[in-house]
Amino acid sequence: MIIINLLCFTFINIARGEEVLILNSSFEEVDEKTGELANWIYDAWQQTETANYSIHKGDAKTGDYFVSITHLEDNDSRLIQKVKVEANTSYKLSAWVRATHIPDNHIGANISILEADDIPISICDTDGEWQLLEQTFETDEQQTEITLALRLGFYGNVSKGMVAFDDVSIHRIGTVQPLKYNETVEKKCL
Ligand SMILES: [Ca+2]
Repeated sequence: MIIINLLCFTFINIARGEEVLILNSSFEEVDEKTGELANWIYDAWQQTETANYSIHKGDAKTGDYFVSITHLEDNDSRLIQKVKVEANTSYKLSAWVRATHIPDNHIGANISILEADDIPISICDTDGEWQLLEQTFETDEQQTEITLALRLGFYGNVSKGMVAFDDVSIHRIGTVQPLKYNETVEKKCL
């Protein structure tokens, strides 16, 4: 049975790609006395009492704990963590999310790279269920670190409502071939 399990585990790792280390990726490391979440920092565009994060015990996707971000008014806030990556490489971000009370025409729950401008895939309502959210990204030729953001809202796209996150992961997809100078795509008007 152990051999079968090991084979399955190896197969899954090959299929999903090499996993990148995220500290406290399932939010199980919580100091119950201080209530502080290990390895993650909370930041908001507007620092107000109407935007905050919470740690919850029970009803998690994985383990005992998960986190949530709540905005009572429009805002853009996130839990962030710096993660080591390789240059010129594509990755897939994954997280389980629950989202509610986010207006449809807003950017809702998303997992993204801080200071990247690309509008991420987002979820506004999961009907009370955990839903897998995935997002791909590529590093550039000098990049060896990213700041991962578990986020409600985006740059210039404030939002309100509640989003919960659990079981975050990053998997390496493959190497990106940078364009050489003489292969640069010509930009012409049609
Ligand atoms: Ca968890």
